[in-house]
Amino acid sequence: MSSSSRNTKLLNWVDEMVVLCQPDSVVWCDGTDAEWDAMWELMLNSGTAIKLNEQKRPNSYLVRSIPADVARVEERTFICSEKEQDAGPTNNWAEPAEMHQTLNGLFSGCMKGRTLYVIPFSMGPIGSDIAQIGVELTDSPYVVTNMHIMARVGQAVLDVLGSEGDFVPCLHSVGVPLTSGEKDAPWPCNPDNRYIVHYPETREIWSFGSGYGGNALLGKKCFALRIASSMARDEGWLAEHMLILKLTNPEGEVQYIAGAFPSACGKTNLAMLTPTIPGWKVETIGDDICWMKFGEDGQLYAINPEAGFFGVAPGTSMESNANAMLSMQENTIFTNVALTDDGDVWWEGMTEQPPANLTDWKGNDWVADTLAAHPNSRFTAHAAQCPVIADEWNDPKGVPISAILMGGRRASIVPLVTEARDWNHGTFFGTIIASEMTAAAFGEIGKLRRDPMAMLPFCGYNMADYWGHWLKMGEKENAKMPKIYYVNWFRKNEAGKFIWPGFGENSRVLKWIFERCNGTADAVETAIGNMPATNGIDFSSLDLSEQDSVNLMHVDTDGWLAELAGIEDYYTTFGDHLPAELTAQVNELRSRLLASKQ
Ligand code: SAT
Ligand code: MN
Repeated sequence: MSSSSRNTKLLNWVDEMVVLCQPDSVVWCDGTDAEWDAMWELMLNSGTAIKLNEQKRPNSYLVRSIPADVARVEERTFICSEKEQDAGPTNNWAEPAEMHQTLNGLFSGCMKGRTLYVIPFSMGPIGSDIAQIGVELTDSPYVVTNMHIMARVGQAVLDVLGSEGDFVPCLHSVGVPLTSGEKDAPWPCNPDNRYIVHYPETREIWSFGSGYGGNALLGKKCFALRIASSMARDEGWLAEHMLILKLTNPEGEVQYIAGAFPSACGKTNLAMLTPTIPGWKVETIGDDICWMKFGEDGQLYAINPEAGFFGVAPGTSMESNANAMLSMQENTIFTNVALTDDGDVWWEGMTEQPPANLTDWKGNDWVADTLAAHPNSRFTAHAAQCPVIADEWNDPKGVPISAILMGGRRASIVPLVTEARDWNHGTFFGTIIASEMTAAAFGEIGKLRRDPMAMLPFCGYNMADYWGHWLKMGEKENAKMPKIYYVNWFRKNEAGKFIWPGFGENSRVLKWIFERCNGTADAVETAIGNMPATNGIDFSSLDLSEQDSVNLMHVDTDGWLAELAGIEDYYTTFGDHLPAELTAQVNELRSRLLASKQ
């Protein structure tokens, strides 16, 4: 299909990239079912995809990557700002001019023998004031089909873009040209030459060599977090790595809550939670990314910029997250999961007992006691297929946020829930989010990985400047900032067992937060923040020991005092970019802790 866009910037850019990449042909994507089918036809023929059993998983496919291309590659991810200090100590930086040269070399002729797909996409409801438009050029049909689910794609986007509208250019290639007659690999990629590159000042994304989701679906982490965070700073809004949920109490009153959690903390599960407390309802707006802008009333209004879930499969079951399971019943892409003999999918944790026979994620006969699915195997499913998707998930106005959760994975010190005293204190909570490492991939097991606002791999500029931006948001005249809560579902007892049951029981904590927001629940002031009064959260039916209940809410004064030293060391790494307010927060917390010991 040829272009029906008259946007000069877009047409010129596509022309320029075609000259650079030299594809055999160019296809403008329209996001239709016919296009979806055509892409799968190509991927079935190239051996990239397997069609799943039409009765069991209608219109769904399994794709296997190669073992070297199964996850984001943080060490190959770059923020190329003009000045190194604007990328800050938590990002890889490279000089933009030099990186342009490197990438021009790599992209030159990289699409020979392939088709270049032009994917116009909207992050957020098309035409929403909070949404943004991007255009991805890619030589991967797998990316085209995933983008159909994860973003709004096609002509409607070009219509909104018009002839003058602006967009974020996103260039992607798997990085292996095909000489004529050569048979393509099922999963073409170039793992030795991967570059995931962001130019925050000119708002461009160039990604080379990987076909995996986070590296190749450029609307997601690359645009909606790294580039958008930088836009948000310039324009006075927030682009955050947060779920958004709608909470309704038995009286039918509603509050919207956002939450930042590092990976492996159950973000998707929380976004789709089934409450255990009677009469309460959770509905999903988003499970990964949240863009918030001030409304005229001074509240922050949030949209989910995505249109689908790119969720981790292992551990997902009808017990742990029925709503996720039901979201992926049809029209779903599965990547690196196991295949059953009857053409369906399986992964560790889906059922207690694995089926007798499986083909593992590498395409081999599965051998018991080896992994059938890759730990980072994924499902790509339409948000609209989620049984508890909220009606307003598609509302261009967004939803007003009452509370923001900040969560980490901590065995000790951090209580189940603590309410920030005010916005600045809550920002401080966000900066100190940390998780004990659970997977060796991230470093030494048991050590703390600091992941401020869960944005460590996703902040497109200097992390300390980003904290400054958060503080500045709270200074806006008439701003009605959300309340902020530090939550920790992962506290352990003396026996090393998790105290809190989590999952649906998290609704008990959400209830307290809801009632704090509507002014009906009490709190007790402590040195670390406001906490539920005794019996403020109902533990009665949970079968917790007396000691465990106390531990969950315990203010560990000495633990926190020791923690402060680590926070100060961490802050030091940001030099004079660190906002003075955060140093003040540490000092005030220390004073309160010391005073509470007297
Ligand atoms: O691959 S993604 O970056 O989209 C998901 C993740 O790794 O967090
Ligand atoms: Mn994420």
